[in-house]
Amino acid sequence: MISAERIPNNVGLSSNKRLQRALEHWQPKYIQWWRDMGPQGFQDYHQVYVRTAVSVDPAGWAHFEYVKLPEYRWGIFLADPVHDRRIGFGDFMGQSVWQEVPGEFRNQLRRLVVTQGDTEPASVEQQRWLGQRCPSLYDLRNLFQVNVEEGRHLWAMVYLLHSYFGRDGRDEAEELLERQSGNRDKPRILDAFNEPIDNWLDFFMFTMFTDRDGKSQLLSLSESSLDPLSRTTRFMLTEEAHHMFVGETGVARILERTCQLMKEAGFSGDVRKIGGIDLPMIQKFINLWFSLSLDLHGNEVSTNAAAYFANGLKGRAYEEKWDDHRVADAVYELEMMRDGRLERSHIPMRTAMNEVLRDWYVGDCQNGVTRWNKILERHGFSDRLRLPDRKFNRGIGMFSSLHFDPEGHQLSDTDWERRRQEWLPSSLDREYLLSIMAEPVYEPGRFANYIAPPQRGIKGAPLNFEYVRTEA
Ligand code: BYC
Repeated sequence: MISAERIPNNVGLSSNKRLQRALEHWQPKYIQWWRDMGPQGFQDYHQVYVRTAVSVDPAGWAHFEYVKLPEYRWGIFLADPVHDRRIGFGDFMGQSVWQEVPGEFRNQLRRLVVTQGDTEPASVEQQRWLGQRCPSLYDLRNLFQVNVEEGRHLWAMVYLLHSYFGRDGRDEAEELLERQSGNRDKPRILDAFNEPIDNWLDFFMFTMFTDRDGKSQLLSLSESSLDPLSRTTRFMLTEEAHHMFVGETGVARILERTCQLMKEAGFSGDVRKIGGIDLPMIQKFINLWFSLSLDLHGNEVSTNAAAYFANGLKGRAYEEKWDDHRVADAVYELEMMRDGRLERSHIPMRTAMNEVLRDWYVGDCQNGVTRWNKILERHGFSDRLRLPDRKFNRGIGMFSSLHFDPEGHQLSDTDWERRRQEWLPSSLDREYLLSIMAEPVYEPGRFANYIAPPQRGIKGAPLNFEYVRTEA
């Protein structure tokens, strides 16, 4: 049985018996899902040093302790309400925000909440084997921290479904535990969440690029007129920052080590011979996860996106920084295919809202890649990593039926098939990565050969702290 005491929350759960009962009904299914589909081999005998959200107070919202993963206290937190909050964009701009779901937008809102919710358990499923190949206890703990918080984000969306969407919402909450990443019959909703993540380079790229889509989408949902959705996603962003930190610093530490190994091997040496991860491999994984995550922003021209904006359901990242919040007449310029040729075209800005958010996303990713390149520069290498062109390897949108190289030049189907392995991970690349990750590193303070230690430990703990310990 759960009680309000066992679920940390700031939504007055104990005074809402109906909701409490509904969540009590859902909770054992969630725990069963976590056991079946969560971190494999780390359910019963391991204690993990994780942070748990306990309030929304910026000065002390989380505390750190050892917990067994299935006993993590998944809580429900909404950021504090903003006094007299008004709708900030679209056709209803200036009106009071909604505390209940308006009937006419119920389907659209449910769809947004379900899509957001579906990604959370999906990522846990994708990452469930990584613990068996970890490069250190520090990294293992970070993986589990990310996993439990994705679980909490699922709770956040399930809370909204149960509280505001009635019977349909409860059914959707069940289905969130039934779809499975990569399952042919019941896949997760968005494509990137059905991709396998079987090595740590995938994981770090995923947390760098795909979690950053999480940031784009949460920023835009936090502008929503549906106030509980806005407040929930605002608090989720607090946790999301650490996930991107794990990704960005994970790749940075691999780069650091690659640079050291390149020097050891002689500048032109092949670092694979000494167990490192070479720069072309790193570039291929950037190409893969960046392009998959671009797809997560939807079609370039989207009437769904226009309706979300017009109705105030989903805004732009940092909406307050824009001058025009109605965007009734504005146009957006983008590259489009016309009669087989690329042309600059103008479309109504509202239909381009997915692209507008994608622009923000690309800029944020570029900042991260620029920081990675400083490592190469510091070590005296002239090689540079870069983001591929937006048209490269797309599975959603107007470029998805065509092929482009990372510079954005169009390719024939034959040339694409012939050359794609120059730009995307091949099965040999993946085999190599699995070979250097075959032995997990569980000794405190030790790090696998292909990755440098981080600059500091978690919450002031030293690097040789036992971040994950086996119960005696
Ligand atoms: N894969 O008008 P369009 C995160 C579908 S990540 C498959 O372009 P719309 C996290 C679309 O559903 C953030 N299908 O799309 C990160 C539609 O289908 P129907 C997750 C796709 O609706 C790491 C059709 O194509 N949050 O939090 O404007 C770890 C035409 O769609 C895809 C959200 O996504 C795709 N990539 O926008 C853990 C926020 N893209 O109706 C967590 C909620 C499009 O024709 N979602 N389709 O059957 C949304 O805001 C929007 O649904 C989307 C797409 C941005 C996804």
